[in-house]
Amino acid sequence: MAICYIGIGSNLGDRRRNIGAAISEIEKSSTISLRRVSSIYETEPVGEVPQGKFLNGVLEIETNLTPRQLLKELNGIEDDLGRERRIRNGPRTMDLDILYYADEVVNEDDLVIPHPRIGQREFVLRGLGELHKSMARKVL
Ligand code: PH2
Ligand code: MG
Ligand code: MG
Repeated sequence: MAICYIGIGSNLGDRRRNIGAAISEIEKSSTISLRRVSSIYETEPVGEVPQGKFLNGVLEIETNLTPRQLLKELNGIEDDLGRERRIRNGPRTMDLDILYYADEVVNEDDLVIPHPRIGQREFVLRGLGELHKSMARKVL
């Protein structure tokens, strides 16, 4: 079993509802189990594309899927939520990004783990930090 961290984000349509729907798809999944969810917070859009504010958060999951299978599963959930892939980094109903997959390193054209931009993205660090802090409390 691999513990993985997933960045979740939405800035199109009913953002809170989209986030809730994606989380409940993951809860129902027979191949992924949801361990913990950070708070869900509003963030200013980062990057070149002018777009609306996001709701973001981070999920901690556990799975037996390989990184590639997990990516496919998460892309399927994005599709179920009406994700269109027209503008790169553009507005999206649902974005599920693999941040970490246990301690594995993957370097492929369409899949890089750990996610290469974690350190520059406040909207990801905040959720990871929350989950990390609550782990720290457990061991202290
Ligand atoms: N995702 C992007 C581009 N910019 N900005 C915020 N605040 N949150 C995101 O999730 C986000 C972004 C591309 O994945
Ligand atoms: Mg993303
Ligand atoms: Mg993505």
